[in-house]
Amino acid sequence: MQNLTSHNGIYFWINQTSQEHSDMVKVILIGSSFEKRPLHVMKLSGRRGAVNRAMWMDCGIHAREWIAPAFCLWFVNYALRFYSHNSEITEMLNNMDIYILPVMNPDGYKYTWTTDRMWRKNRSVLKEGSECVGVDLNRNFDARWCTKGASNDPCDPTYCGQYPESEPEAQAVAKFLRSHKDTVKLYISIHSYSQMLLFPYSCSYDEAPNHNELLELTKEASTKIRRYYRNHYKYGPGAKTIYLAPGGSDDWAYNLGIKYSFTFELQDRGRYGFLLPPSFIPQACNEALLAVKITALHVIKNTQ
Ligand code: 0X9
Ligand code: ZN
Repeated sequence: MQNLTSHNGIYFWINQTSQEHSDMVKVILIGSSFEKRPLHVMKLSGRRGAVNRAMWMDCGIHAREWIAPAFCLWFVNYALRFYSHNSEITEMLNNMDIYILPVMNPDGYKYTWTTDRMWRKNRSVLKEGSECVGVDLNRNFDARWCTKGASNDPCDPTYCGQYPESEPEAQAVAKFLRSHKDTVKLYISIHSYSQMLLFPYSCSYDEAPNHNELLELTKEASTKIRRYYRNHYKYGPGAKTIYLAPGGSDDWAYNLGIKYSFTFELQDRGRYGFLLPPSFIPQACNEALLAVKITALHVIKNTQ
C-alpha cells in the first residue's frame, strides 16, 4: 500500500474513514484544484440532533508544510476514536459541526512528493509556456490583496495571483465559508513551521476589534502547551508576531465575520523546518490539538 499521507493515500483514507464512520462523517466536495483534483471537506458531527454552530479547519495551504495535513488526519482520527471518551472532544462534537479540509493545495502537495520537496505554492499556469508556475494561496484572498508582504511577480514564492480568489482552491474555500458564514464561528488554518498561534491582522498593523480576547485565548493555549509539553509557542497578531502578509485566509475569514480566526504554525522552530522527522509528529499534533480544543471550547462558551 502507498504511504497514508501521500496525495493518493489521503484520498484513500478520507474515503475509508467516511465509510467506516458514516454516522459521524460526511464528505462534501467543495471544488477542485487547478489540476482538477477534488477538494474534499470532511464534516464531523456528534451523535445528536442538528446544531447551528460550526468550526472550519484547513491544512496544507502550503505544499511543503507536511505536518499540516498530517495534523488534519490526526485530528479526525482522534475525534472519531475519543468521541464519548474524552470530555473536550465530546463537548466539541456535541455542540458544533467540524468542517475539515485535509489538503487545501493537493497539486502542490503532490508536487512536493514527486518533484520538489520545498515547493510552497499551488501549480497554476498563467499561460501555456510561461516559465513560472504557481500562486501562493495564502496571498490570494481578498484582504488588502497584493499589498506590502506579497509579490506580483509570478516567479516569487509569495506571488498573489492575478486577482483575489483567482485560484480555484482559494475560491472553493471562500465560496464554502461565504455560504456557511452564519454557522461557522471559528476558522483555523494549519501551517508550519515556527511554533506560533496567530490571529488577525496579518494584512495590516491594525488591531482587531476583539484583539484582547484573542490575545488572552492564544496566551492561555501557549501557556498550557508549555506546561504539558514543555514547548514554546509565540502568540499574537500576525503582522507584529511574524510579518506583514496580506491576502491570507485568516484575515479574510475574520472580515467575513468569523471573529475567532487563527493561523497555527506547528513545529518546529527551524532545526528541521519543513523536513520535520516522523518521530516528531505525535508531539507536534498533541500540541496543536490542545490549542484547537482550547479555542473551540472558548467559542462554544462565548457564541450562540
Ligand atoms: O506567510 C504565511 O502565509 C504564513 N507563514 S508560513 O511560513 N506558513 O508561510 C503565515 C500566515 C499568517 N496569516 C496571514 N498572513 N494572513
Ligand atoms: Zn504556510
